[in-house]
Amino acid sequence: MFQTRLKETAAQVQAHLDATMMPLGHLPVIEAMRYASAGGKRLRAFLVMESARLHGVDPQHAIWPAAAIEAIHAYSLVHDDLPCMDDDDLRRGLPTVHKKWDDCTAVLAGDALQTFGFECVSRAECHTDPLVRAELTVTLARAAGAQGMVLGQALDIAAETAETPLSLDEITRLQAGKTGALIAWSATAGPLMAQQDTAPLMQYAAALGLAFQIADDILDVEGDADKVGKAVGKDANAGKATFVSLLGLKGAKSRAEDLVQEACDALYVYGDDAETLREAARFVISRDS
Ligand code: GRG
Repeated sequence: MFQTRLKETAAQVQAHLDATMMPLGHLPVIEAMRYASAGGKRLRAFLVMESARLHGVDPQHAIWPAAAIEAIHAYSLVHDDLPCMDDDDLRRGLPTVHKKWDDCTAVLAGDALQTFGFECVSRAECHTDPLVRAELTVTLARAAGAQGMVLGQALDIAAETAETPLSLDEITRLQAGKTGALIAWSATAGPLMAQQDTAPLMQYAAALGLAFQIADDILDVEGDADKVGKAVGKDANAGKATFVSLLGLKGAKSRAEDLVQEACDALYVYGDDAETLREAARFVISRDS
């Protein structure tokens, strides 16, 4: 069920991104936006659509925050790949945006993907109630910005030159921003749109986000670069503290499994209706890309 829904979401979100970007034309920066926002697993969009379904939100509305989060995620990857950040040549199995075009185009395409994401959640088609659209916008700004993903990224960069490696608590806090904040926003978009309690899905997403990051650290050690679609072994080679370096491979795997259980338990209020989200949690730690 999860794989089917993930595939359906991927097709829906791609069609929506294509249609919404259509009027933007064909300048290199726009083509770079299209290129960067194509592909990927679409896990964040899936979380939006599934949390929306659980709360009876019309998918025609939910597709807007789903497209928004994938655009903002794509921006973060484009900027993260730049030579001044993680300096990567490959992403999703293809040359990174600054390799295919140049650094300026990559910076601008990332910027434009970010503003495009905010446009998606503030457009009238996203929700009939302007207050809900404002709430989606403000919470997305917090998740993506200086209290969320940007903070996590800044802490990560600072850690590269720090005298002492980060502790487990520090890494956990860093990752809650860097990867966790967008995942948490995605999983709570449904109840937020339905103006219902976000707490159970927030708890689910906190555990899921951390499990996702631990799986990412494991893939950096054990993954196959062809399947992952980007270079592996970078963190270990750079001597960076990761969940694997701090807990060991076995310890990291066991922590990820505990977190998946925690994520599944947080969904008890939804009963069997949340089975696809439980499957998503199990997928996050078994994925090979
Ligand atoms: C530049 C402000 C700024 C932030 C960048 C997301 C991020 C912060 C950096 C990416 C580095 C990285 C590999 C983080 C690990 C977790 C992660 C976000 C992996 C990529 O997400 P997936 O696996 O990718 O969902 P797809 O391609 O499937 O969308």
